[in-house]
Amino acid sequence: MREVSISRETAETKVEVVLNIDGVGESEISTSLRFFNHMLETFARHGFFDIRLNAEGDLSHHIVEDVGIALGSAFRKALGTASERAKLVRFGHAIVPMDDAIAMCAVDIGGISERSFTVLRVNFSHRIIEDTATEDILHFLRSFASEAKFTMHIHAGGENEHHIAEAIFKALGIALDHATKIEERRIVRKKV
Ligand SMILES: [Mn+2]
Repeated sequence: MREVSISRETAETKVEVVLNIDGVGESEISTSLRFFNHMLETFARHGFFDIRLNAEGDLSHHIVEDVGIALGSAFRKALGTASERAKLVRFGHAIVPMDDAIAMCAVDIGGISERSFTVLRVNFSHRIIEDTATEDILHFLRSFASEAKFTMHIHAGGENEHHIAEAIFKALGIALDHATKIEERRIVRKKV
């Protein structure tokens, strides 16, 4: 089982994460932001990742950003070394509708040369969803992919902001569930 614990403390926040990539989608999430908790639970459920996460801090922006860094770091650690990453399916994608909204997510998690790249084409027209700022959600996605060394493209739009965000987190979970599987047929050759 690929399970890791991460504890990250700065002057602004304290984040603790336990991640099992080979889980069943169970989560216990506490970030002080109810909508953000809902999104992370959705991500865990559809990615079949078990996630226990506790985050506290001074400002919402810092908490959301540092949860992105800690969760990205947990994925990076759980996926292991470059040669372990070479055994993964590596690519994953999903297109998820939620009523009026649709989200498309494609990932490459090969971590080749420790690079990462994030493209977000997401049309939010309001500043806030419940208690969570839409710009902070986008910031979370960038911090997460950057720290995990993922290439991640997300395109999403719709009428209802809650639906747009929820479709994004479902699509990300499904895409990463696929990409993190181990491809048994691949022959990994050592570089000479
Ligand atoms: Mn919902």
